[in-house]
Amino acid sequence: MFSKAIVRTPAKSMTKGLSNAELGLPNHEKALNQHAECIKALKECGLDVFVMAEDERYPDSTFVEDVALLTKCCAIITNPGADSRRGETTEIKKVLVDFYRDIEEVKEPGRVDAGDIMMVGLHFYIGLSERTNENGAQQVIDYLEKFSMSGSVVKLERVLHLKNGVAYLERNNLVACDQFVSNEEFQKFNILEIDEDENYAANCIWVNDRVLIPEGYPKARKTIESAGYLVKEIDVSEFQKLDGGLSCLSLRF
Ligand code: CIR
Repeated sequence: MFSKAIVRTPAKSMTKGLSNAELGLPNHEKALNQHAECIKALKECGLDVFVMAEDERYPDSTFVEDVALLTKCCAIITNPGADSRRGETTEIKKVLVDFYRDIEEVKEPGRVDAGDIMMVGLHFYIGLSERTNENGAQQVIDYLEKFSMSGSVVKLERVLHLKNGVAYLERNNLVACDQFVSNEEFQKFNILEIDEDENYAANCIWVNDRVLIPEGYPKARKTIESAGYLVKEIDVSEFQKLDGGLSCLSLRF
């Protein structure tokens, strides 16, 4: 169970955020409203939500999930793969000292976006992507092992981050789309397959046995509900325009 979340208000500069989505520029006002809805939903799931102030210097800083991995035993500050995002780690460090005694950091030449890391109990799957390199993944694995946890790598083919394609919903249930449906390592899970035309919904989050999913993916909703979860849809269209999804908008711990 999670008890807390950290989120970061979208900056006006988000219109300059990194994107391959070709869905147009995000509308800041609309993004603020959608962000507020995310916070409301996290609170409804029983979390205390800590809101970090916006930082205009970093257009992508609302995607707070990428800059830290929060585990039961320690926090690991990442070294984001995109140069424009590297400075985002400074503020998160200041916030995490209030929540964690043990804080580790990924260092050069290691690069990691924590959107590439999926927690399954005490094991962490780490996607090797355009943002996360082998050196960074190995540093994360070493830190995890130091605290009696473990990690393993997964090679990504077509998605930006691992959690664009998979989401662990506890109770052995794994939401998966695309390459991850047949990925050997994931066959031990009960796979809840997301159809190709609803791939974006694979980026959903388990929060205390509820599942938050992006709005507008009825087949995905039905699949997840059929596995016994209470599902809430949230409109995150403005973040989708920057290749972001629901998981990237919060750190849950
Ligand atoms: C980026 O390219 O870094 C941002 N525009 C989107 C990050 C989304 N984060 C995630 O999927 N974990």
